[in-house]
Amino acid sequence: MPRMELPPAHPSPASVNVHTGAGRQSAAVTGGAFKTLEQFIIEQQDVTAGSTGQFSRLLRDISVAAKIVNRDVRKAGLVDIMGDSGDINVQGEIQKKLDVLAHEEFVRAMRRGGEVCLIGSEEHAEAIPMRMDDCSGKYIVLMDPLDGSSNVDVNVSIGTIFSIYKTPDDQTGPASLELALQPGRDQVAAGYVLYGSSCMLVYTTGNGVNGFTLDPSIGEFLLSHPNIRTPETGKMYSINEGNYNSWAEGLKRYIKWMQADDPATRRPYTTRYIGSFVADFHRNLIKGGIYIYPANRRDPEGKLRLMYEANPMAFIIEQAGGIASTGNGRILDVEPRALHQRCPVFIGSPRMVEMADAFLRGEYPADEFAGTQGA
Ligand code: AHM
Ligand code: MG
Repeated sequence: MPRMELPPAHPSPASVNVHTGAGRQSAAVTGGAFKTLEQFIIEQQDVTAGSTGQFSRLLRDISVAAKIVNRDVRKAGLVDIMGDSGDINVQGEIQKKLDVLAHEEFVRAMRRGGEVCLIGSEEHAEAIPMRMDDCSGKYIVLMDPLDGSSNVDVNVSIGTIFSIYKTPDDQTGPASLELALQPGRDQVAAGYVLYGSSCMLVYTTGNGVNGFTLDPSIGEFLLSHPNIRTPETGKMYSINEGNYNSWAEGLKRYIKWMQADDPATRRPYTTRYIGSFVADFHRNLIKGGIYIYPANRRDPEGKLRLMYEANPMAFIIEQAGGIASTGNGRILDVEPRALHQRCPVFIGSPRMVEMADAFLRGEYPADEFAGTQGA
């Protein structure tokens, strides 16, 4: 069996000390005031040759919809008081399930903005053209408006994920699904909104990853996490271990390897699984770790959706110095066949994903059975 390099005992430092926040304040503060998302977007626009401002307006539209959804998420527990789905609430509005509501808010914001020609959403079976006669918007947006929505009822963090592509220059006539089926490597931007203990918007345009925290007192996203870099390795792994019996042998061995005692590599590692991809991803991005949703007997291609879950997060993690793999290659290179197609996901700190990939190939480190007798 080929031998493998073990990961370093300690994660390499991120550009921002995620535990103390050191380095964050000075980079985010300019002239004594935090930089708002709007200011940041305009600065980026100013340094982008040939920018028409459409992309900046699209990001602003997304951030406005995110604030509306955040407001609705904060009220989620009140639905029981105000009436279940289908009822009329105190404002005379019909109560809707939060994921449907989030879908509608994002679509409405983008329709109003006019920068988008086609939207694909987890909440809608077909791609949604913004106009029936032509395709004037410069961008295509694919999104999961409310990921982890099974957690809504129990007050656990949830999120929105979005992926942005350019409409091909030579496109004429109405938009069709084929326009959206571009490989992840062609994304021009991707991001997520985390509705957690605070609301955060994290995004990349292919030039690093920046995170903004919503200050509810002024209703603005402020640059709180500039230039996020994920640690080279970490101590946390996130996977639904209830599916253990239906995993591939290599994956079973990788999990057992992470659970083995080995002070030199700081094992055993720690399991953290919220069951909200955005929340699990965000924690691992900041602290170091790996999130896995593999193929299993019930879901032979995994559970997560390629176009609006795996691809955007893969773009973000690569921009933060991490790796996103299907277990058999780069996620961003998967050729899309369908809007709602699924794919296995191994994503996070680079040394951890490399190790997972190696186990899947059948390459186990020499100490594989240290502290455990394997699967
Ligand atoms: P959803 O888009 O229907 O919410 O499903 C995706 C969610 C992810 O947020 C989460 O990581 C995963 O499904 C959890 O799945 P499981 O309950 O099988 O572990
Ligand atoms: Mg989802």
